[in-house]
Amino acid sequence: MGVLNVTPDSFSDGGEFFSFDAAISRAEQMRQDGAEIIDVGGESTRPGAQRISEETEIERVMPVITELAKRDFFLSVDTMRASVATAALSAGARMVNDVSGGRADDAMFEVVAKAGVPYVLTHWRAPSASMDSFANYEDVTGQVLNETNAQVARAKQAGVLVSQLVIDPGFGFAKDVAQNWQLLRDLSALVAIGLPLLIGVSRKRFVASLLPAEQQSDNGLKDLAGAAIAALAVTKGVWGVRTHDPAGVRRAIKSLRP
Ligand code: PMM
Repeated sequence: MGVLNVTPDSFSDGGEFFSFDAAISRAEQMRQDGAEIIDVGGESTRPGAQRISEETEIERVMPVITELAKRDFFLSVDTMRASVATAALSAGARMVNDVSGGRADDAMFEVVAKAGVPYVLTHWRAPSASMDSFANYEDVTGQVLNETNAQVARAKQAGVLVSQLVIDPGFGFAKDVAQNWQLLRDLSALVAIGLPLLIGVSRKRFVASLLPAEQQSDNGLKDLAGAAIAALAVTKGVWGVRTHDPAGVRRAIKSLRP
């Protein structure tokens, strides 16, 4: 899954693909590099980010989704809002990626159930502006498992089919550096839930923390680490990897089965 952030302020690529033309050519490049899904997002969820309005989010993603759908991309929309999901699906998106796992908008499960599309349900505790203060766990893996299972049950109750569900432990969302590494070590426990598992580690703070301070903003170095993590995750049975660097991830995964 290639990341296309149509935002001025995302964590690692804020502003880079904000213009329509830059977004379209980035999507084409990622498809060529092996991305099978392009994940279009209009709202930054970087740590500390403030929410934007629904109108702004729709204005950002709709032209890009409309154009990429015409070019027959398989698109997911990265949004926490049911209204944005609805608009994106009507414009040709075929999947909903909700980093809040249905917790930010009560109407989300209903929209997804009605549309019948794949839905990424991510572990999440609070909006980005305050999430760091929710990184309190006694047993991060156990609690992420429990909280994910609880949201899965709510989704099913609202009519979402098991066959629509993909789960994601939400690396970086209300987790500190050590908790993210712990979750990664315990990926097998998440895979054992039995639903397809997506991970997004690309360019995140805990990955950067591997590097000396002066190199932590170097996307190339973070992408190398991200590709290694992706390959490791594939050996543990993940279904998908959300990445800013589909070329590197593809290469790393291919090297497992030359
Ligand atoms: N991370 C970000 C945004 N969307 N979606 C899923 N399913 N999983 C993630 O881990 C995830 C996501 C934040 O990363 P970005 O600002 O680099 O896009």
